[in-house]
Amino acid sequence: MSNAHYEQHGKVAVIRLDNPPVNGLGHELRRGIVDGIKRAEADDAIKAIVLIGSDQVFSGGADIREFGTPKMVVEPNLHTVIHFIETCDKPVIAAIGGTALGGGLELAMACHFRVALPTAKIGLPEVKLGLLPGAGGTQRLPRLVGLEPALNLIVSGESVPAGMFMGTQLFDEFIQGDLLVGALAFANKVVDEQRPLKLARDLKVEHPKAEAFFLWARTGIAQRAKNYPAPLKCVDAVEAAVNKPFDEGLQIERRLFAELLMSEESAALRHAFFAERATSKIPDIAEDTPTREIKSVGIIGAGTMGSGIAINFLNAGIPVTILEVKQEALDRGVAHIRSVYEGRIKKGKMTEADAEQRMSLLNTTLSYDDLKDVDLVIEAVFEDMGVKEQVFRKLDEVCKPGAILASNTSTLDLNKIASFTKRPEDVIGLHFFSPANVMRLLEVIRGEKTAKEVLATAMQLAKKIRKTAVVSGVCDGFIGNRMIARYQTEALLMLEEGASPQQIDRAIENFGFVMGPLRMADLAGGDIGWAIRKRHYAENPDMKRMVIADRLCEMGRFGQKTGAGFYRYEPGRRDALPDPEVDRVIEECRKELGITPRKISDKEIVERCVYALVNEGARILEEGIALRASDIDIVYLTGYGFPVFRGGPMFYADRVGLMKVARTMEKFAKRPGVTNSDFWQPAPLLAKLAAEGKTFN
Ligand code: T1G
Repeated sequence: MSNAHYEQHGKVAVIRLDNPPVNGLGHELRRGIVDGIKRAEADDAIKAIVLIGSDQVFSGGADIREFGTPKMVVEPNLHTVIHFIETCDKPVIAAIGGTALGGGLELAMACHFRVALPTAKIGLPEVKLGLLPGAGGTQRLPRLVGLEPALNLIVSGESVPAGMFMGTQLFDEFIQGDLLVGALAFANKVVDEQRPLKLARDLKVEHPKAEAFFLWARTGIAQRAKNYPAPLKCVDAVEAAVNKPFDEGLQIERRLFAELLMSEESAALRHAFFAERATSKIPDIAEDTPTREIKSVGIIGAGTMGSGIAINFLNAGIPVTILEVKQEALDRGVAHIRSVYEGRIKKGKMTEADAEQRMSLLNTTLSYDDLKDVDLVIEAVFEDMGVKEQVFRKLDEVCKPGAILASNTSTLDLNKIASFTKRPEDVIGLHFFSPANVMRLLEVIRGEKTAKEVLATAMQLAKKIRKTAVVSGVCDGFIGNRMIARYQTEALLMLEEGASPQQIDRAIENFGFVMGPLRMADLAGGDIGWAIRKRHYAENPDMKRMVIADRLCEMGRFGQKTGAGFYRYEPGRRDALPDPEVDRVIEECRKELGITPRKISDKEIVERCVYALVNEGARILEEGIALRASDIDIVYLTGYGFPVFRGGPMFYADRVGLMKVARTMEKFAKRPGVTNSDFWQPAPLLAKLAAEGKTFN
């Protein structure tokens, strides 16, 4: 079925792109466009051609799903489609409504003329996929809008309103009203006036100091684009637009594109693109599952988490009532919310009016009775089952039928929490990550009895508050924290065995993590990890103690919040400074443990920490706690600072090769002095996939 419909409107042929959901320029659509052009050329009654998409999208670009498959290059490939347009002897006009991105904008730039709605959005987001515009975008855009605006758009990958380029050669006219009507009128004008056909390739890029500009651009980009090769190659391609004839520049662009397409970084970024969109697909929840309207939210607890959670809803225009047990706790929470908004006003990211409007949606109370009409309550109280029980019993009494009761618990048994109510089907986990108004990840914990409607509502609400929601089953730590516990354990064991906090963090940060495990522990607060360890010790008395971490906590060294943890911190500063006191504690603990410290390589540090995530992730998968491996990747990319250019722990393991990963784990299981050999046995799913030569994703 062709994805391009051919219509005749007087002497103008309209080729309508129709390949939902985004008019991706897959093979069928490319074939349809070429057939349409050939049909229009063969018809003497036709004097012009209009290419148009839907009101929402002209085209979202090349079909990324075809990448790495023969379909991507099967003729007519995108270059061929563009060649047909440029060599057409009748005017081809691109009519852009909605969005024109990547190859979609490149297709339009090859046309002789372009018209658009001022509200249309355009962009070349290839760099966000670790690529560069590979269908002439780096050569045509600078010719149409000038060097600097072109490079900014290409290197940023951002979408901008088409109206920004009013007055440039990128657009010949902006259409007020119906796009097709305006485009047809423009096409008839072009024919009646016998306007000469314009091609971007015939233009020159003018810039008074191009060489200096490229030097400046490269310096700035090199600093920001560490680990990402695409931005600097974008500069190389655009530079060719300035210094080389068009066709030579095109060849340079195609070479650079091919190099990036084969890169690990691009494979990872493309994986992340689809992985993030896959998280909302829940096999047993149909797309049309009814959802409940969430018009008001109650939050129990105005601490860091509760107030951070509140901000998400205020930003989405949803009224919030925060409940605390003491007025001063309420006042502190409100003050925190206000300070967040004041910070954004100072940065020019929000107006006073916006902030006031959002604050006007915030109510506070000391009484549960004020929550009787809310549609959703999220408790963010102390991580203790006794406290959760009190709260949920009270909510069960007070809240209206159909209200969704959510816990922000990060590790506790949601099924047990649900059992404190007479409506377990309305209970769900909404695990926000601190700072809750900043981190995109939201773990949606599906209890045994959570109703499908409640789950569907939570997933829909997550989109509304701009969170990336990942569904997790119920287990200790769900997906993220269960895996991070293994990761932290390996770091702490290596402290005992001979590594320093600085070495461990440096190795992990060189791998690409935003923050190493020990700096992260100091940021999160050592007392939180300590409380979880103590609960685990109580539940499993023969569990190995994390002696060094426990000792530092016994000394009151909880990290940044106490000015000292694995590092020390100057008052008011967050720089992690090595602390001789920590070295002394480490040595003392090693002696008590009878450990002779050994030299540990950075490679071992990275493999033990990262493969710990992979092995626990494999167990989470086989237990059905996570729906798919790419969900686990998204948890780590959006909630734990895992390097995006590596695609997430499971994707990274796939790229290393599961046979090699399993073999390394087996060696860790037999390492002299190992204390968690059982853990290092490759998870059955991992061993199976490795044996079959398969991958997680
Ligand atoms: N290819 C294939 N599938 C795509 C796609 C694409 N380009 N864009 C979106 N999808 C799928 C997406 O996976 C999802 O699928 C559905 O469409 C809706 O997407 C030669 C080489 C266009 C702004 O990078 O930015 O051109 O989950 O949920 O929020 O130089 O999609 O429903 O199965 O995001 O309305 C460059 C990527 C490609 C644009 C719409 N283009 N897409 O946002 O919907 S490379 C891009 C987007 C290229 C040339 C180069 C957004 C959107 P499913 P969605 P949305």
